[in-house]
Amino acid sequence: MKIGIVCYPTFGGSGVVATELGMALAKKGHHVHFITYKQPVRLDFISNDIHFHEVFVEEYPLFQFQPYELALSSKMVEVVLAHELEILHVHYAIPHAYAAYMAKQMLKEKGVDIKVVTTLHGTDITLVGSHPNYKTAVEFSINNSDIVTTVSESLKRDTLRLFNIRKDIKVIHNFIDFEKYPEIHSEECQRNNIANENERIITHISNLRPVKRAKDVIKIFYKIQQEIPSKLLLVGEGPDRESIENLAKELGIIDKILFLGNSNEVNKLLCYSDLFLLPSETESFGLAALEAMAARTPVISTNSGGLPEVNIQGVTGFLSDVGDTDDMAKNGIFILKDDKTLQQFKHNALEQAKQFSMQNVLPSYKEVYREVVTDCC
Ligand code: GMT
Repeated sequence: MKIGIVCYPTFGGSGVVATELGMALAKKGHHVHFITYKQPVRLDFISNDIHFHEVFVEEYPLFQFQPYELALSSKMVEVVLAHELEILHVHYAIPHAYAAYMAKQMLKEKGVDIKVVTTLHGTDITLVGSHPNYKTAVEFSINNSDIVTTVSESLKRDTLRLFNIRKDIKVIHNFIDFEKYPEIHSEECQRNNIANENERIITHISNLRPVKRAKDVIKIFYKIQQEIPSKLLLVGEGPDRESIENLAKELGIIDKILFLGNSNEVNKLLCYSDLFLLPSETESFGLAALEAMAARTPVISTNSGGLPEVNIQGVTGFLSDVGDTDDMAKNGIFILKDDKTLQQFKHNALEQAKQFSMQNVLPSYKEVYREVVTDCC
């Protein structure tokens, strides 16, 4: 099968999922063409079956904003024709689903019937997409995709609640490539580079946007470290970086926190981790939590959005109401207080993550492709 994948190439979860999917399909012998403005950060697998087509937007003094959708839809048409693609799989509705609709219409005029699969990821529906500025176009692009998928049941419900959708929506959960999470041996994971022997290591990974409530991470860690000697690893960059650093200074815990910036090797960083914090306002799925669990790390999260589909209360971690940092700290202390409890939660986290293995989830995407291209896969 020849498939075009359109995504954001940066550190967001939607780009990660799209890239992992493309690499997995290429490993199975399909021809995958990434169409985006930069090489995706997680694209670490080189093969003759993976291609990258850069969408370039020319600067022009008249443009206050670069017309990216225009350049993207033109590039989609060019790549579909040049490489005889059968499917365009677009991740994140804005502006990808809209650009794909335009490409589909342009291709129709040339006698080509390209199929468009749209995968909704979360903020494209819950935060940005449903804003009155975008709602009409997002609703239109969803209704005019050949197939629509969401990454959780919760996001499907949100999509149906926020938009007037005339299409069936299929839920395909996010997945993990366990080959990237091998059994970690202590010599490969030198914890003492980061923390003392008696300290636990707590991790948070995100784009540090307001929706992640990264200040709550600092508040939870502040309470935990009063009872349990620990260090906090903060991975990611974003607008709240400065304010959380200031809060950590105010609370006198800055020397217990390591700010590691963006990383495309979170699997390696997570090998150190005893507990993962994800106190988000909302999370359609919480890929970061799943990545933590794949690295045997229990999760303290909120109970919003799709998080209960990933993190199981009292088994793989705990879920609390948004903003209830006391409860989250109390639960974190419960998990970390003795080795036996921690090892049980670590074991459970890994077992739950296995349900979301690539082997389990990939067939659902192939089924979707088969619905629109009968002789595929
Ligand atoms: O805003 C973000 O958190 C990034 C966003 C993205 O597009 O990368 O993440 C969303 O998609 C991920 C992959 O499907 C999900 O795991 C995240 O839960 C979702 N984020 C939100 O819903 C806030």
